[in-house]
Amino acid sequence: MKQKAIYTGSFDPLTNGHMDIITRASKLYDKLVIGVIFNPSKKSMFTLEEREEMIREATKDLPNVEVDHFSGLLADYVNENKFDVVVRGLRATTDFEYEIQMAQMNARLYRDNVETIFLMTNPQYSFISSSMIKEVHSLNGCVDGLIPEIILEYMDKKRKV
Ligand code: COD
Repeated sequence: MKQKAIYTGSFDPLTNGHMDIITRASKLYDKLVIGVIFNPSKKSMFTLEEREEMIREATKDLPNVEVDHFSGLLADYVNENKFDVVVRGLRATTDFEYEIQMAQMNARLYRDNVETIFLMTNPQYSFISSSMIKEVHSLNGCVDGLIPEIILEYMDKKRKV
């Protein structure tokens, strides 16, 4: 059976933790869509267009990966696009509490039988979060190896503006 999966997030910006989940999930499903959330009331470093463009560039060597965006309820987006699987990444027990709540609420809202699948973080990337990357980078700290090189270029450009 062909399976279509979705991996959603703010990706502000995409990190190597996200990239690791994307690469691994792309091997498990026929098609993987990266769903970038558009939430106009939330202040982000990168616009929706920038986040989508960065992810497209970072994932260009993964042929079954596509980038899209959504707003509103994740469950509505999943129902409308008939995804079979929602992929999430787990870093720590704190992630688990939030994720299980979200997965169980969403399960009530999915129209079809949609599974939420959790991939454990690679220990190498377990401490990485987008907000920590932004803080360290804004204070001129080194984030080499923690985000894809292309994302670092975008972040450096943004800092100069
Ligand atoms: N290693 C592994 N996984 C990681 C890492 C890492 N270093 N960093 C992040 N991840 C995982 C996260 O655990 C998450 O699964 C995913 O990557 C995305 O992370 P973020 O931080 O970019 O995005 P989030 O978690 O802020 O995104 C939350 C959503 C936008 C998905 C969520 O808020 C949502 O679905 N909103 C829509 C509104 C809705 O439906 N609300 C009702 C929910 S019940």
